[in-house]
Order: sequence, then structure tokens, then C-alpha cells
Amino acid sequence: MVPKISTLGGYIFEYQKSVTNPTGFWSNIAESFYWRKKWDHVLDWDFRSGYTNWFHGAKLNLTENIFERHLFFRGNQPAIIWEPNDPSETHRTLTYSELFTEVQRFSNVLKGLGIKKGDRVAIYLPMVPELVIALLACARIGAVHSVIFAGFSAQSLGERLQDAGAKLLITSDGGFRGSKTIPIKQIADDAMNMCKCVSTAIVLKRTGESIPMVDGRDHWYHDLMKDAGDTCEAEEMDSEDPLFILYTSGSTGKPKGLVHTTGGYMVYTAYTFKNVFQYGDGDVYFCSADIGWITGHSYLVYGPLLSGATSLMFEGVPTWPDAGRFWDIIDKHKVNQFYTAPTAIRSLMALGMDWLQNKSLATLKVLGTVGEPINEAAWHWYHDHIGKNRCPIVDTWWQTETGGIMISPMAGITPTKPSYATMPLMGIQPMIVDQNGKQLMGNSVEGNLCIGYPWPGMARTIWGDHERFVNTYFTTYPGLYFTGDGVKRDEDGYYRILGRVDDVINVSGHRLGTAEIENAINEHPLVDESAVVGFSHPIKGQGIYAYVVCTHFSTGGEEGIRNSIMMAVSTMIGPFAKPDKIQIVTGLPKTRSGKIMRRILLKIAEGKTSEFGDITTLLDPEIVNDIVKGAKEV
Ligand code: 7RM
Repeated sequence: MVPKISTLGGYIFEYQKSVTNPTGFWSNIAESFYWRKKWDHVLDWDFRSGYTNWFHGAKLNLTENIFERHLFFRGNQPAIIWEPNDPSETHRTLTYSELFTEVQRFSNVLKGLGIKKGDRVAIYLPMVPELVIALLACARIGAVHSVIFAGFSAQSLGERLQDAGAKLLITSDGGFRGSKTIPIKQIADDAMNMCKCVSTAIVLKRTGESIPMVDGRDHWYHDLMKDAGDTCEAEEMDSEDPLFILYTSGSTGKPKGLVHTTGGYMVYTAYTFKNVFQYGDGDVYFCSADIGWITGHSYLVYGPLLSGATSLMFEGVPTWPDAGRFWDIIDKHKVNQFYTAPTAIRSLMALGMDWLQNKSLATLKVLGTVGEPINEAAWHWYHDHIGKNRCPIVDTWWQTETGGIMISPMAGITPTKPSYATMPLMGIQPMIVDQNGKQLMGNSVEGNLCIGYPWPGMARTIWGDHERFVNTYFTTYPGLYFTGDGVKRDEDGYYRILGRVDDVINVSGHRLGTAEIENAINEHPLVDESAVVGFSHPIKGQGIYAYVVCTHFSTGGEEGIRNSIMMAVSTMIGPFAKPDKIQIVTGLPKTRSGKIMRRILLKIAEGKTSEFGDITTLLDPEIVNDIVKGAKEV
């Protein structure tokens, strides 16, 4: 059994152990798992070359640690409870043994279609149980899964399929999200036509609408499953064999395919899940994240299932059919731990208390947040009205790159402070550095957040581009992993995450690169250039503000351009990346060397009309006044 800390003293003691003897600490945790062969040694690493190897030489299959390890005791316990988009449709429950059978059948389906260890399998599905089945079947046979969030456009999906070199795509006819039906297969078809690598598609029937099936390429999920065998021996994997690729946005260029490997990711997600949420036998745990993002991977699927937990997954959105939906689900399924994003809390808070009438919420024990900083007002609302003042809030800071939670309270153990992620978890060595790379020691300091020592859950590389991995994370502060976040360590040694210090913005917990949005906008034929910045948004955390230079107008005028820019972004990235504000400008504030002075644009987006600092190095300082004037009308 994975050890669970239960007191503050225990945390302090274990934390000390974990940083003075990390390999001893992690090998002890790893002993709780089932390995076909144990490691020769625990850790090899060199942050300068971005190399990390955990549990060297060990052999295992992660799914044996979900199924074979738990079946004897938990065969009849629900593994997944699935709550559909429409509350009048019946929910589904898959016990550990039922899920195991489905996973093995689907493993056989994949093998039957020629998928072998190391092949990449892309998954573009709505939030249905088959998504979990698909992930685990890949892991069972050693295929590398890459889930692409079903809100991404055909263009984005196509680029990711191509980058990963996916052979097979698992998708569905359509998807339900609130009152909308999403034409998933149509998007998938366009994406498959764009890339050269996908030769086979498996299509799940979800909405039942009629869709074209391409002969020889497309197969119905239910047809294939009918004839598949019930048992499938697990493939033996090396601890460092890739488990999945997950794309995330950075400050420059195309999204990066971060690679997570098997042994370390398994140990880290299971350990952090159990300890942060203090999951206990029989609890029902509900993570509202989509499996298209890392939170869904680590804390809806892997962490919980590796811990023998009951994990609730929800297909829909928090505001449909009404803004009480989360609370109805919590009451209906007697949820004990609930994990969501600050943006969801803020939007529900803004809709008022009526939606909490007649909701009991009595089973809740722990509340969690992730994805963006949580403001104090939202923290208190969550604490008082959802947790009824009796549930600790775990504000969990981590990233796609870190694989699992890094800085967070452990529920009921670490004293919390609103808007603070509080303390590092076991084995995590946060460091705060200034602009010059000098480490800031002691308390009451603020700077850039780095991590000084490897942890088992960290990403190992960027798919196909290790050099970019090194440059992005390990060169800014040589010898340290740089997170891209600003942080404060207060007088008590508590950590508060201040947000990104690079050109990444966080819109409703969706991570987007400003460069990515600019590229999409610049595709528009009437756009000369653009600059995108984030601005404080009361619900979304950050909104997207686009300054766009267009010198020629078409018939629609400014309004027409705005609409077609929105369309362009939707098509290139996805609807969630549409700018909240578009300001058409005659020029951007550039220095003589041609660099856009983003700090000015940031200030204007926040509503400032003066105090721009030194603008004498601008090629045309007058442009600032023009932009300020124009901003009032946006
Ligand atoms: C898990 C996830 C990562 C970025 C990260 C931060 C921000 C995440 C918190 C947070 C403040 C938090 N992965 N972030 N959690 N900021 N408090 N508790 O979200 O790769 O999609 O995003 O999200 O800026 O760097 S992610």
C-alpha cells in the first residue's frame, strides 16, 4: 500500500527524509507497486542535458498496477462512475473487473489493427468511459497515447497527429456538451486528411447522427469490440518507456508534445493523489477536468485508478441544464472529494446562491482547485458555501510538465491560507531565483519559481525535439528546472503562485501561448500583424486582448474584420482561444530594433492610460497615445 501521511508532524518528518535522501524515499514508495523486475538503481540525472531516468532497469506494466493488483479486493468496487451530459440519461458504473474486461477487449482490438508497443495512438473523444478504456488499453499493450482535447479545431488536431506520427485515431461520431452537439467526426476527418500518418480510425457511437465512414480506414468501435477476446496479457515495459504524449502551449512556436514515461509517472501520480486528497477506502472522488488536459490524465484516470479509488467522470458542463449541476452530481453520487478549476468556481459564484438551494453537499470532505491562481473571494465562497466551513481546500500547483501536483496542502494536514498553494510535496525542492539567476534564500522573497531536483513524475522530453526541451526548461537557470511561473514565499515560508512570467496566458484554466494566437490572427488576409496579451478577467482569470494592425478594410468594415478574426482563431486553434477584445490599431509600439514593447500593451489592456515608463526608445512614441484612445472603444 502506498503510504499516507496523516499528521503535520508526519509531513515535516517525511519531507525532510525525502529531500535529504530522495532515492531512498522514492524507492520505498515504489516498493508498494507491482514490478515485473525491480530497478538496478533508483535515479540517474543531469539537468544540464535535461536527462532524468527513474527506476533504471525496472520492468512493469502500469495497468497491472491498476487491475491485477486491485482485483482481489476491489473487483466489484466501482472504478469509474460516469455521469452523462443530460441528467435524464442513466449514468454508468464500471467496476474494476468490468473496466478490466473492457480494457482487455479493446487492447485486443488495437492489436488486431496492427498496433504494437511504441506506436502512437491519438485519441479525440468527448468525456465518455471509452476514453478511459482507450487510454488504459494503450498502456496495456505499450502503445503511446496522445489525447487531444475535443475542443481543438481540425487544424490543431491535424498538426498534433502529424507531430506525434500517430498511426491510429480513436474518435466518435459526435459529442454532447451542455446544449450543444459537437461534430467530432467531421473535425477528425478534416484532420486526418491533413496528416499523412493516420491510416486507421476507430469511431465510437455517441450521438447517433449519421456520419460518413471511410472504407478501409474507419471502423465502428462496437463492431470491433463484439468479436474481441476478453483477456489480453500485459506488455512488459521498461520504467522509462513512454506512456503518453500530451501537447501543451509554450511562449513560442508550436505546442510541445511532452513525453511522460511509465514507472516514475505511476509512482508519482498515485502517491500524490492519495496524500493530497487524503483518499480513503470507499470514498467517491470527482475531478471535473477534461481528460484532454493533464489534470484529467493524472487525477481522473491514473492517480485514482492506481490507488483503487472510485473516480467520477462527467461528460457535461457546470452550467447545464442549470448552474446547480455540479452540486446535483455531488449529492447524487455522494461525492467525498471534489477537484475543479477556479474559473468554474468564479462563474458559479457569479450566478448566485439560488443554485445552491436544496443541495446537501453533506458528503464532501475535501475540495481542490487547479489550473490558475484562485483569488481570495472565490476561495472563501468555495470554502464557506460548498465546503460549509468544514472541508479543507487543496490549492494544487503543478503543470503538464510536472506530471503531478508539486506544491499543495495535504487535505486536513497542512494549515491552509486563501490563495496559497502552501508547501512543497514530498521530494519537491522549490527554489526562487531573481532575474540574474541568484537564488533567493529565506522567507519574504519573490521571484521566478524553479525546481532544483528531479521528481519521478516529471516529463522526460519533448517528442521529437529534445533540444527544445533543454532550451525551454533547463537553460534559463542552468542546473534548475524553470517553471515559467512567478512565486512569492511569505514570512511563514508559504508559497503563493503569482502567474506566468512568460508569454503564456491562462484563460479559464486553458493554457495558451500568445504567439500561437497571433499566428492564427495573422493568417487573416487583411491582417498585417498583431500582438496578443492577457488581461485580468473576473471569471476567466485572464482574457485575451488582441491588438491588430490592418491597413486595408473589406466591405464589412471593422466589425467584419473582428468577426472574421474570431473565425480564424476558432478554425486554427479552437473556439476557446477566441479573443475577448480585438482592437484595430494603426501600428504597434516597437523599439528601433523592431521589438514590440509588450509591457505597454499589457498596461493598456488593464485599462491604464499613463505610467508606461520609459518609452523614448520607441520608434514612434505617438502610437501609444493612439492606442490608448482606441482602447476606450473596445
Ligand atoms: C495542472 C495544469 C500550468 C500552469 C502553471 C501555472 C498555472 C496551475 C495553479 C496555477 C496558480 C495553481 N497544468 N497553475 N495550477 N497557478 N495556482 N494552483 O494546470 O500545464 O495546463 O498549466 O497553470 O501558471 O504554470 S497546465
